[in-house]
Amino acid sequence: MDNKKQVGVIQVAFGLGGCREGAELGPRGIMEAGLLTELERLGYEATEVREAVVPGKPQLIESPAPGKMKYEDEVSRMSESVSGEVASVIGRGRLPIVLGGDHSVAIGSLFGIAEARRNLGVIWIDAHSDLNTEASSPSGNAHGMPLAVALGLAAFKPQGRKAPAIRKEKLVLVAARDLDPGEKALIRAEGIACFTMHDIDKLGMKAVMERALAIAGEGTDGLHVSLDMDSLDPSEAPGVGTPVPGGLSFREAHLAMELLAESGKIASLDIVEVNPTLDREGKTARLAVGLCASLLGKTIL
Ligand code: EXY
Ligand code: MN
Ligand code: MN
Ligand code: MN
Repeated sequence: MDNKKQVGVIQVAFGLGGCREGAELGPRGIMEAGLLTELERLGYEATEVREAVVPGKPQLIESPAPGKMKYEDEVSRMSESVSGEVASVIGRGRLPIVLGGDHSVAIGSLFGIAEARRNLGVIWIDAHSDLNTEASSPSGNAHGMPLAVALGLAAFKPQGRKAPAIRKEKLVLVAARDLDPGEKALIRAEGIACFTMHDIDKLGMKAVMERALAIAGEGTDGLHVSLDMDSLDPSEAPGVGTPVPGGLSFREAHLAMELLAESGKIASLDIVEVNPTLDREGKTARLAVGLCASLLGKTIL
């Protein structure tokens, strides 16, 4: 990687891909929880902070059409801006940190990485698999679809971008525990690596991350980590729109980040689904900052 000590923070105040209002306040919540101070402490210099251009709620809301992504035009415009920002941050030798927003912002990250011609493995840490197509989605919400879009399996394509943006062989899901029937079928049919909470309980996080790194980290130029804060147990991360019981503990999540950091392969990062309106006194935002620090090299000793 070019220059490990420079990052570009891209704030994406977008929540229309989710089902509850408030995720658009995530970037501000994470910044207020002290992200920049933490980056400075870790020795990152001249961190630049950018804001993606995100459309607001349209005046006229169409009644959701079955088989269509909700707020498709808005998701498309947001993705265009985010992918441009990500490609430009990478082009200047910096490590992009994308702050969501709901998880549809990762459409922008993944297409931006592809635009910058980076061949990255993807580690998707999430209670969900975000692999719904418009046809399999129970909700029409874009935040349940970013991986299907990036793999070129959805009807939706970000304007002017070529799908797929990522390779299914280099994608690993971690912490899954709430999968829709169509997603389960797709994971099996496409042979996507998926370490569920059951696997983490059985094998332990260390073994799971070693396997994940062997799959996504080998034969690639590095790793993109997409951290959905609902991967954590709701007792640790209450401020998320779609909490699912039985998630990662505080230490399991930090250990995952520490092991990823030790691999030396981290090339880019999303932190998504922090919803300050549902949070308890900034607990989830502070945890997001702590996990980001662990991923970028903070050690206990
Ligand atoms: N699978 C459900 C859906 O597609 O509607 C829920 C998706 C939640 C997605 C989030 C945040 O990771
Ligand atoms: Mn997600
Ligand atoms: Mn999720
Ligand atoms: Mn569900």
